[in-house]
Amino acid sequence: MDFEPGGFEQLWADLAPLGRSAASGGYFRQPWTAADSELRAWFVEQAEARGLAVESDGVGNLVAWWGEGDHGVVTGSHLDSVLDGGAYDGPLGVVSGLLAVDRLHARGFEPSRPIGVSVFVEEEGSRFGLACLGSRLATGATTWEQARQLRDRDGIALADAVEQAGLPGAPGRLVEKIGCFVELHVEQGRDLVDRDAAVGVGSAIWPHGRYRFDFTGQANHAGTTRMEDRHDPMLSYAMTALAANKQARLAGQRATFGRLEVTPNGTNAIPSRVTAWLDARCDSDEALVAMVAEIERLATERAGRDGTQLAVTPESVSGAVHFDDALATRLAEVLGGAPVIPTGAGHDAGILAAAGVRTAMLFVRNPTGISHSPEEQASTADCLAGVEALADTLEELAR
Ligand code: HGY
Ligand code: MN
Ligand code: MN
Repeated sequence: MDFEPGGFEQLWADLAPLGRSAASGGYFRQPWTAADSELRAWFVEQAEARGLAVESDGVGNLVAWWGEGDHGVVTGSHLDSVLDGGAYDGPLGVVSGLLAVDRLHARGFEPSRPIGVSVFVEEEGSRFGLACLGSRLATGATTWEQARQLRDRDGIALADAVEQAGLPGAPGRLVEKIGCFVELHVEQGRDLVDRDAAVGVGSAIWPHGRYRFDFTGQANHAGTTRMEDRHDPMLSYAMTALAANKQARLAGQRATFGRLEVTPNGTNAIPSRVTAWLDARCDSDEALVAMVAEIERLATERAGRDGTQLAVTPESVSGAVHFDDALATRLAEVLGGAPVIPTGAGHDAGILAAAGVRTAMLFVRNPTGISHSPEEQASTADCLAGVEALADTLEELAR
């Protein structure tokens, strides 16, 4: 094979400017946008330079194949980011997949099964609100009919965004050729730092969900309306945010309100409506249901006191995922006793596991644990250790 692959530094340098904000240094790599098209073109170019045959479905999920046939061993992640996100969440898994293929060639490895490098779209759900939208569509967990009407913050429907990106829509069933899936991901926490390990193996993904809280009240004058006469949805929201924080702390779980829309968002008027999105993560399905129910109960009670109304809509819910224990144990052995750790972050690997695909995850140490932020980082040495670990993993699975 006659290509001179850019090493990690080269591929990383290729990606660095794509979708990057000069103001914050963070990434705005929302799906079916210009930045996404650039990223997709970069991936196809890199895959084809390696002699991989790139397959796309109707919404832009990609798998670059080394070899033909079914029951492929596929590794990959996503290229989209949260708003103002970091460089590693997603792209590290895609770059590592390409470089792991290079490593296997360098080792003279001949796989007995096809090996693929994949990119699933809209993993973050940052544009259309549904987490892991691409892999949900690819596995049929969400149908095209269900998803096509999802709208982004500008009111653009998913089907239109996909069409405008030059894609036919209506995803195929890429996953039918996937026999086993391994996702390498930067750790979004400090477990590997605390264990002084560069690479870890995934054991489980916490159940998690996103819930839209619509508080409606009575718009009125900020200066002439007595406090006791108000029906202020901002107050109901604020008390709910405090209650959610307290419930999560008490239960040792996680609750976040990170997104807010205020109508009309004026400085001198009591708002008529406040919409807030709760991101809830718990260590069990039961705990998630209980915590969200309690937050909703407290929010409803507060709205009653404020004379406001509340409607809560689950927008994206993912159940607990327990990766294949035997596979995780075997990979930990192959990787010289790598720690096996859970994560509170959702991943496409979780969607594929839920769809019955034999799935594993590898994590690469994140020295600060910070993610979903421009501050997200990983050392080149740890990233290269991740590539070697992924190459060892693919060799184990495709021998
Ligand atoms: O939100 C998450 O857990 C992941 O980053 N999509
Ligand atoms: Mn993420
Ligand atoms: Mn991710």
